[in-house]
Amino acid sequence: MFRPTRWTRFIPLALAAVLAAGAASQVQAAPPPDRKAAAEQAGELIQLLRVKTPAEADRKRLAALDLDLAESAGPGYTDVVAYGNSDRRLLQLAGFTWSTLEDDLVGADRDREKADAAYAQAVRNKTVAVALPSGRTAYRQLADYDNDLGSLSQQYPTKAKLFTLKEKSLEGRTIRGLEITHNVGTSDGKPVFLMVGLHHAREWPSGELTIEFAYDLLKNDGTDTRITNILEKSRVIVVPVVNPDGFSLSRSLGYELKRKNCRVTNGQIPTAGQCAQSSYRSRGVDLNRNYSGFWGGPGASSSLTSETYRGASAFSEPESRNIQALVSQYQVTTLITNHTYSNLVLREPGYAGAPITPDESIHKALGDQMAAQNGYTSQFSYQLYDTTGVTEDWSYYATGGLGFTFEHGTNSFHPAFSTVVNMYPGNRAAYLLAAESTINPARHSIITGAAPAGAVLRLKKSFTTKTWNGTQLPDTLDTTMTVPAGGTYTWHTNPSTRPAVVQQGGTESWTLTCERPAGQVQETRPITVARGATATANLTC
Ligand code: 0X9
Ligand code: ZN
Repeated sequence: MFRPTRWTRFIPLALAAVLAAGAASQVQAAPPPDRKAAAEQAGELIQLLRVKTPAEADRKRLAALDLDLAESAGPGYTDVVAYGNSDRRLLQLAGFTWSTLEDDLVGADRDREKADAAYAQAVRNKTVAVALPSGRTAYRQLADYDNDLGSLSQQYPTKAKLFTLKEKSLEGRTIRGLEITHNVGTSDGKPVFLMVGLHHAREWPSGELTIEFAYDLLKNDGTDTRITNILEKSRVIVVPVVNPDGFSLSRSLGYELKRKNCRVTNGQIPTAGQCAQSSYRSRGVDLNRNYSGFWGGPGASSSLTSETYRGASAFSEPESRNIQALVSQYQVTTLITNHTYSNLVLREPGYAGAPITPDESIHKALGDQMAAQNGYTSQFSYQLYDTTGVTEDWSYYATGGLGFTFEHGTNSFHPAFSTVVNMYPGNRAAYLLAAESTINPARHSIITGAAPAGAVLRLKKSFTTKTWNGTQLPDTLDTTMTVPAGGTYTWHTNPSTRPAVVQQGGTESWTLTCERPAGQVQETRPITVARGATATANLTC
């Protein structure tokens, strides 16, 4: 599909020809002016527009313009962030009409800052009660996330473990998460619920809700019986900030609308400060288009300056590889990735025309139950718009772990902080349901049996994940647990057969090995286990 470069936008003739013909552009020119910087320099407004898209064809035509779709769409409309006059002209030329939701997004951010300060003051004055588990009254900065994760692990050493993701961000930042469960230091085979935030830098509530849930679990363990049960029977892992480079930029005045990561040039590490330079404002990889599942398909762009740029190759970015490595290293049986906005609970498939998944009934049941708690709409992801290379496009199809995207909020990427406070109770209830579903053996698989205490069991599977153009990329899931003192084990896992293979009527196995004590493999056997089923493997290693 043709996607106009920013340069072609400044050549109305070429643009008109392209719009008419839909042909690929051959324009090779000097570096294009960055459209965001250009709009800013010209003093033009950045606006949030609700564009009329009554038919599916209109939505497709709008997507082809490669504007910054604000990721909100409903019956008959799609929201667009328009950077200055050139974006509005492009819409006009293409025959679209719209209403203006926010006529000055930058100004709205300034107003939000004021409202947030007033809210914090009201809490200090005790005219408004503290409402979040952490007691916060304003959006965190990046350093606050790091400090809070660190303090939680210190405050609750037996049930919260701080960990570092495999790779640093492109700008060299360490990315951290927290594992939360009773006896957190023991590798005990509990099912894992992973919740992440801030793939997209400007979607600040997605990080806040993720870390607040961690506070909630830790503070209320022992008093709230649901939470006590969850921490006894599952392992909750949170990674509130997947994209720290983008987030730290978005939290700086004047960069609030940054969405992507800091990949300024394909294959190159950005130099210090480069990501913030005005000529590179539009560059970066959309981490939520960089996963290998269906990578390169519809709803993702091949242009570095597009808001949905998929990257030079699948998993080209350290920040998305981090989540891949984490999910490959644990039996993540439920995943929620938090985003803003649109008040949606989304489940696979992610593009129109893809087959309904073999897990549709449980995906729908859980999605609907969660949406009943937070008041959102539960739907297929493609009903919002087509996407490929998204987190669950890989995690669900590679592991069989159930996966959901939550889109929080009505009409803003980061509304007034008091709105986040109001979002929390309903989402808390939804997250608790996700955690309880993680425990439910009907929704995952179990491998159980006798084995020598202290032996390390390993479940491994190697396969390939197909990108949109058919390239097969190697994938390995490799997880371990330690057999407890009693000499029997129960391992809550994902099914051995991937969803697409289930769909074709095939089966796959895990390779189960027993290792002791210094890593020698003493026994190896294949294990085939379906969702909702239990397989027994007594090991004598
Ligand atoms: O476009 C996205 O990446 C998500 N919306 S956002 O506004 N936060 O950017 C939606 C992704 C939905 N796709 C799947 N869940 N497959
Ligand atoms: Zn998002």
